[in-house]
Amino acid sequence: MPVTFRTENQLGVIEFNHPDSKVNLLTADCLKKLDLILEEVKEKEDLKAILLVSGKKDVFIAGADIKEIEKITQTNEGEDKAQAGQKVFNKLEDLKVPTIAVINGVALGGGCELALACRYRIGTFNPKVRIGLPEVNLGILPGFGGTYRLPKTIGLSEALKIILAGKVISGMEAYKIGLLDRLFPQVGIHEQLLKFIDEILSSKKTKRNQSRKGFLNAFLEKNPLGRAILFDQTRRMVLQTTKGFYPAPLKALEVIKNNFGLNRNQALKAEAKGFSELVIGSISKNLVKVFYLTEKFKKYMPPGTENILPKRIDQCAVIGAGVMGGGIAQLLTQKGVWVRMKDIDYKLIGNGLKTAEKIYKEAVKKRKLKPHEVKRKMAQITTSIDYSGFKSVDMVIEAVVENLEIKNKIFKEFSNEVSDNVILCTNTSSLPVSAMAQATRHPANVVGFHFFNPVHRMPLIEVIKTPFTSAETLATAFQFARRLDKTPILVNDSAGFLINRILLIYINEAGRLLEEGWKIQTIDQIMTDFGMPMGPLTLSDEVGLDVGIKVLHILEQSFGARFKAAQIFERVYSNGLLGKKMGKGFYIHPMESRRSKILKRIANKEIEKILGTRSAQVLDHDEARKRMLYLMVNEAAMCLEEKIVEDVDTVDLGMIMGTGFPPFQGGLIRYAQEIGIDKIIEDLNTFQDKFKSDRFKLCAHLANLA
Ligand code: T1G
Repeated sequence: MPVTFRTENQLGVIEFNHPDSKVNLLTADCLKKLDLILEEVKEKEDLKAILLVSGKKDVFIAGADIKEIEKITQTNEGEDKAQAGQKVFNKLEDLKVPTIAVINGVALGGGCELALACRYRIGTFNPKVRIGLPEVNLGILPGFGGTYRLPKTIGLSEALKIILAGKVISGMEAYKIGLLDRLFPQVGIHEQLLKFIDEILSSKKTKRNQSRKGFLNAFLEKNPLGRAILFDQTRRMVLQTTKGFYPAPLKALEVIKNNFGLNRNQALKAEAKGFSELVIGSISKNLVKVFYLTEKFKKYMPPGTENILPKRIDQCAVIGAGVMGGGIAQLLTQKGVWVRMKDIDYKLIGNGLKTAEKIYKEAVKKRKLKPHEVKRKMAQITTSIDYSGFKSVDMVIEAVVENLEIKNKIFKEFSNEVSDNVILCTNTSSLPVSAMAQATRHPANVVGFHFFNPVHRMPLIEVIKTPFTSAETLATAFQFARRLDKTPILVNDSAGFLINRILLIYINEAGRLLEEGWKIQTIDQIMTDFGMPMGPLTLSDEVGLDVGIKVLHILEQSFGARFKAAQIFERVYSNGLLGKKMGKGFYIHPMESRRSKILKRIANKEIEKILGTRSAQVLDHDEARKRMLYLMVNEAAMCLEEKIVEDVDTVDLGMIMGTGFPPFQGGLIRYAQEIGIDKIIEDLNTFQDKFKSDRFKLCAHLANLA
């Protein structure tokens, strides 16, 4: 039974314990059973209080069942679903006897809403206590009364922050804003609860924990003008962060705004309507798909490694103190790993340390860390210009320049300096890891560990397997990536691996569009309008054209002419306009705009000069977007055909996490399937004829993705 009722010395206990699931869910069946229990409880006049508890460790309730939500295709089904939950929660709220939710783990979505319908909410000091309304991350809004009860409980502005951002907070944070009434230690909680109930009943402390709202918040919320300002500001902020691509936060805001001052029935009706409109949309369906993808890759282990015990990594050597090396050292120390940073001279090492420190300083500014913590973390990096200290490390991460000769030499050198069971990683973004493996004494210990820039922000790591990589090395790489809070995907060794290969075919096409007469900003805007976080030419400036050209040459060597760098790239590169790091690339990056993202970037006029006169063509936005996107789809199909990655899910998650491919599109392949693979094939054929270029040549495997 997902939910049961029992009495213990005049105390009612409603316990959630879903039999076949790791988490408790408010399935339709569970809600029906809860409804019956509440009917029964209503009649019991001798109960002192009712506790709502979970029988699961670390989980209170993870919300409504997403599998049921994704099946909803009609608005009336959506309204019914929300109203079914609302009706039960109203019944809970209307009980005369005090109700207390005891939250000793995650209470998300409907789980949080159930707690909000109780008279009191008690949390424990278990660090697994996480409370929030993450619905907008699934493209929907809280449908079991959250938009109505949360503002009433913690105030409008705090509630908006949680609901519109899909925020999940710790027990302590929840207590501070008044979402929890008490926080108790896990040990001895029963006695604490009995004492609390006595206090309630003796009406000594019936008052709920009030959030410590500031004067400004109170002012804004209490008067109509203040509220109008709050709603207006919030709407602007939502539009700024979602760029208008995600309808759920805006709809939630609209529902909360319109419901202000309405009675419960009216407010819940409007909430159910808002929920139903969102839940049937393709954006919600795509975001649910992304939820499943993320869940899958949280636990995925490469075949053959499932039963392998990964090695423990406490000390790591980082070779190369450039932007990547510095970023990697920062991430490692942040996660408690000691770092030995090596480069060829102390000036370079100084730069690496500065890179790490700069990231830490940002964290201090955002109050995520205290200055003394940063000092301690930075002290976990020791430095060297030789291989001294390498004997005691558990892992080496090489992050020197993208040059195979240099990398091979370094791998050969340090493999003689470390003990036999050390994991040897390269952070190359495109070079053959197998070659580096063969340069060492222990090819089985070598694996690619491809971080994305900026290391501290990008959530993905491509783990590159060579024919020599042992299962233990792979298992360790996967577990270590997770310890760094990154999502690892398995990629077989091949030029550019998965992400850069797909990304470069796209950026290169942007170069060709530029040659054909398109403006820099227009090309970028076509892709930001599609939902990419930045356009391809801005991305090229961010990465650096020197890096881009180098990778294109490597890809051309492996895969032929379709990766031949657009002429304009070669020319811009030879003019030294490398991008952000030089202050100039396709755009001008003055010092100010490097610091502040608010200043608008301007296109670099020198590019026009380099381009010379271009033939005036009729420019078709739709066609330009399709060319850039469909080439990515075709390349992804080739990666699947060549078994560079195992499946479509790896492509979709990799593209979202590695390139910021818009999650609301569901991933590259899911997007292609939604457009229709047949249509994409037709368009690629048309482009091949029109541009007389084999770069549009179809991958035979593409048709299989339909
Ligand atoms: N529905 C269905 N399955 C769920 C689920 C859910 N809400 N939550 C978790 N699971 C599955 C998950 O897929 C995985 O399955 C297993 O449970 C968890 O194991 C009306 C609209 C709770 C923090 O968005 O964030 O309420 O892979 O080992 O890492 O307003 O799962 O094992 O087959 O991954 O500790 C809102 C989503 C719903 C919460 C646990 N709720 N879940 O993570 O465990 S909408 C959410 C999570 C809603 C109302 C509405 C996490 C977790 P499998 P795990 P974990």
